Amino acid sequence: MTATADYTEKIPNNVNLHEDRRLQRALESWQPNFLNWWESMGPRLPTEDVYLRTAVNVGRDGWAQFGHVAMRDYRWGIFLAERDQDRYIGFGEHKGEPAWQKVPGEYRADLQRLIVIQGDTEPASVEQQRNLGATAPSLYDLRNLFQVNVEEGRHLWAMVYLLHAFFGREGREEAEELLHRNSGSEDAPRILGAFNEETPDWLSFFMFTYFTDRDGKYQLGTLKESAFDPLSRTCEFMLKEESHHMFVGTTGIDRVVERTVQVMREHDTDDVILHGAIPLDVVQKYLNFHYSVSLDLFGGETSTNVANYFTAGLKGRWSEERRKDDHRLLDESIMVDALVDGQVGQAEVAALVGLNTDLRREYISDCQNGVNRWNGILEQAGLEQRFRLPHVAFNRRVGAFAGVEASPTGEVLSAAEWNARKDAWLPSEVDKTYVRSLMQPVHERGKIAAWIAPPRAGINGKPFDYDYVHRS
Ligand code: BYC
Repeated sequence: MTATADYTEKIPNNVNLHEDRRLQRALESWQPNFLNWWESMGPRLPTEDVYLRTAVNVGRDGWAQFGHVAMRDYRWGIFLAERDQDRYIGFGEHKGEPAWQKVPGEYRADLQRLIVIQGDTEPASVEQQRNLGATAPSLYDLRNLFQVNVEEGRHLWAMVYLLHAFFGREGREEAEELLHRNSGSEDAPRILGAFNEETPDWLSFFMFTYFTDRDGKYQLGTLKESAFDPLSRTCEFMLKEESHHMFVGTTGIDRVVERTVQVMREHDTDDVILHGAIPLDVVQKYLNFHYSVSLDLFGGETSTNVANYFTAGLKGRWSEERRKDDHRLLDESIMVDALVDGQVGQAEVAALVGLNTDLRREYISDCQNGVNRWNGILEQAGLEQRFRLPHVAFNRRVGAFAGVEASPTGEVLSAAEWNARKDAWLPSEVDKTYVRSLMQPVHERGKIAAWIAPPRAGINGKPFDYDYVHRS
């Protein structure tokens, strides 16, 4: 196993692909299907080339190269973090045994399912974002969008490698299916709900990369703990790329809020619509939507699936190693959010079945950091408004609260009350139409749309007015 990619091959990789001709051929025959998918479902805006980061290594000192590349020629590769020869399983009933280099027969179906679900989200997000290029607020943002897109494409490659290398014919069939399902399709939708929602505007894109990519961070974090070592190593490397995606979201929302605040102060008004900025209450409604839809991605508050995954060693907890318990959890319990007599409450359940809740809590506290950061911008400007994460029961379609409607403060409502008030909490048609009306492209070097502040710095030490994208 080498840490450096072999770039002489058709598929850059650090998994010695050339030593396994069958696997190499299988992946080389999937490659044109991937490229066809990229052409038909990937970014729609034609470009000549884009200033992109390409993964070339997994080592500590420098793992990526920057340069202008034509997107179709992007070097999507297969990279696994370096192998730790002494890695042992850290949790569940196999704790202490050596990590697996092959898939144990008894866990084959479950592991395949987890990999397919993870793999399905990656191309889904590219599909959701395919029209955004046409309305980018600057070349800097356009480039970031494309960076996120090509790396989600690479994450698809990461999962497809595992399917091809370890799951035989079924794995190859699943790899094909990953290109056949499409976000929002009636006949063959993507597996998880949030990945069938539209990303129709850039505020949605920033919210998606803040909240939904962050689910990715936490799910990948649990799969990084997996006893199945190739999955663990793949996820470790994917997490490295993922942090830029969340940076795009965090700073994107920063910049929207900064611009709004600037307009509010300049004109001494909350009514920023007249001046082409996005009102704070509209930002809050978008936040409410993307946060609640992303909470659904954690599955139910209680789940026997997750208990089985943990016990088998397939999926661990966030920061498993740092947890101060027996890592088996057979005798422990946890309080989870639950519907108690029709009201939002808590219930005590076995820790194992509550693991989705455990992970979701880690996620929620991370999401709160973003809210604090955006509130810091409001506070610094001397404004009294504050953003808030809505209650976990708000707008849920999966889990304990799927059957009820609740307000952002967690009050259970009748259907009539919900219908009467939902436009105050979720983006209304009027809000969406307004936000879309702002989405006029700014594709000129150094220029930026009026609804968003410029970034503090460019990419890889380049200035904001660098020619990040050459249009064709
Ligand atoms: N939509 O036992 P439960 C990312 C199904 S994002 C539709 O509570 P479990 C990215 C569930 O399949 C990270 N269906 O669920 C971000 C089950 O069906 P069956 C993606 C749902 O299994 C941005 C039933 O409901 N990675 O990387 O404990 C851009 C009962 O559910 C949903 C992963 O998710 C839903 N939201 O947990 C690009 C990791 N939720 O078995 C990329 C892999 C649940 O009854 N997946 N269901 O037919 C998993 O770990 C788990 O499967 C889940 C669900 C956390 C998703």
